[in-house]
Amino acid sequence: TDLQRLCVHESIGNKIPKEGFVEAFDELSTPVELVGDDESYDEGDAVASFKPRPEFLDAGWVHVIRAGYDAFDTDEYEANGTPLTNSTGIHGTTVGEIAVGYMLSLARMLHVYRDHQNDSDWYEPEYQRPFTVENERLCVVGLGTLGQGIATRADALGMDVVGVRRSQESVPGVSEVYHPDDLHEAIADARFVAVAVPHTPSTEGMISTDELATMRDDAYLVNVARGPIVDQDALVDALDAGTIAGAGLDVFETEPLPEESPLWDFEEVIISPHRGSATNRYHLDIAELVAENVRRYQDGESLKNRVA
Ligand code: NDP
Ligand code: 7N6
Repeated sequence: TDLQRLCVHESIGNKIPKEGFVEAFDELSTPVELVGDDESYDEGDAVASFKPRPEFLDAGWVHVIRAGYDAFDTDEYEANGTPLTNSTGIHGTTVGEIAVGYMLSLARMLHVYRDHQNDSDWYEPEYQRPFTVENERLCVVGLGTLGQGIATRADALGMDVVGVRRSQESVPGVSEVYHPDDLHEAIADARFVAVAVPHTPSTEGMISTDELATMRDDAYLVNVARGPIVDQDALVDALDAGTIAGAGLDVFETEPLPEESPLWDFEEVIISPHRGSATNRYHLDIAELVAENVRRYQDGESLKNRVA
């Protein structure tokens, strides 16, 4: 197929440097243009974007620079015959590292020491509080790119890793794979529960009052997937009541997390601003994926990561 332009929509600037991203396509023979909301498209255009826009349906192919494409209406793309691709496959290391980072910090109290450091306070915690992640059980809910990135790293730290997925397909480093119907059984004995499923109708609110009650009261919840998968009010209640011990959260029901959210105030909650995948080379990882699909598109091959 003849591709006239690769249009990079300016919404990518939310997450990666616009100029740097465009420059990452230096080797590409197709012209790359940075475009805004007033741009129109035709069959000869490919679009790479963070946010959806109705006009994108006129393009030949649309790429979401995120792994989660829940903001895009796949039915609309299918009805229109416009291929839609996403960015799964590139976040195993970045998100895997941040998830393990939360767990190590929560176990060894780095976040608490930093809080006290702000007051030049030589804080010595209660003897019983710190623990090693080694030999602790982690349940990874969702065993795709993110889940596997978390699981292999946790396994390397000597954690006892179990997981949850619909297909039951086994995963390296995961000793037992549960079906989502057995979620309660999967999370009941875990010291850490890490959420790594896409946001879909079946995962929305998957972790709510019952699941939080099922978790151990010394367990920590990690959410690096999407805010609405966890019922945030139920989470605040569980943290208040002490029915779970804490959380590491990169994603929220409303982002940015509103100033008045009670989540900011828990010592045992670590909050990062949806930057679980962000590193100084994130734009290069995305560009490599897009460039590979540009090649495939032009050669008439099937696109990688096609979701509609
Ligand atoms: P993948 O498609 O690679 O993995 C998703 C996994 O979830 C699969 O293993 C799938 O397995 C499983 N799954 C899907 N539905 C269910 C369900 N109902 N119950 C249990 N398991 C389920 O996606 P990624 O790992 O690349 O990304 C996952 C999500 O993480 C994205 O959709 C995005 O929302 C979020 N994300 C967040 C980032 C951040 O910056 N914080 C960065 C990247 C992604 P099976 O089919 O066997 O069920
Ligand atoms: C940064 C988005 C995803 O779904 O939300 C994450 O990939 C990261 C572009």
